[in-house]
Amino acid sequence: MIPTITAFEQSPDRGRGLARDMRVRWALEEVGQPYQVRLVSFKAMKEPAHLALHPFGQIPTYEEGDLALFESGAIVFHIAERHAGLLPDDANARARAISWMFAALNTVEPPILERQTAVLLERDETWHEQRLPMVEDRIRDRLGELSGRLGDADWLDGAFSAGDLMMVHVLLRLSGSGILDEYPNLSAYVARGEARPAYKRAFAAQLAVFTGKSPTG
Ligand code: GTB
Repeated sequence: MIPTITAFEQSPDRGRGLARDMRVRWALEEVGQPYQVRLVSFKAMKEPAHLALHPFGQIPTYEEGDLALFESGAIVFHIAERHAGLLPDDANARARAISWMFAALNTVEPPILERQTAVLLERDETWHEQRLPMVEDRIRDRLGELSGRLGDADWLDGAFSAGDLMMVHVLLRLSGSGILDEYPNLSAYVARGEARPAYKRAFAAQLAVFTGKSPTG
């Protein structure tokens, strides 16, 4: 059965791959599962039909037969559980890869999102200039720890896994901030993720929504 995911009809990032449907597209591409995309407007996201799929009126969602899922982490985990390629077979290695998925979403992503909120929504506040460096230092704390753990390895725990997929996508949100460049091994790690053929296919597909051109050119 071909799953259907939802994505922004008009992504505010203009196809830079930062919206969270990108993680789901990437996971589906990694495991070779074809998928369909239903594009939703900001208005439609808050209407009953979409709220029935996503209680918070957001993208992405995932529908496969009777199953409807929301939350990019849960969707990527579902894909990784159902298909080979994103989680190791060894039970302990599998559990560690899942830990990295949670680490990406619960430990690394929150300060990065805080920065985005500060930059996008708090610029005119009198305290913005004081707050931003504090938020950025909280990101640096996490990146320093992550960088230390990654060392000179290609991926976080052996072979590429759903944990790396999630972590790379979370770190991509720092593009343009200059912060990631302070950690050369993390910049290289993100570049390795972006170089994966599955990433490139997913990126092209989400960009095509914005440009109106077919992903294959
Ligand atoms: N925890 C949820 C998940 O992981 O799935 C969060 C889902 C979420 O935040 N979805 C966003 C959304 O639907 C899109 S990805 N927002 C609309 C709303 O809440 O009404 C977040 C996002 C938005 C824009 C950019 N950008 O422009 O760069 C990047 C990421």
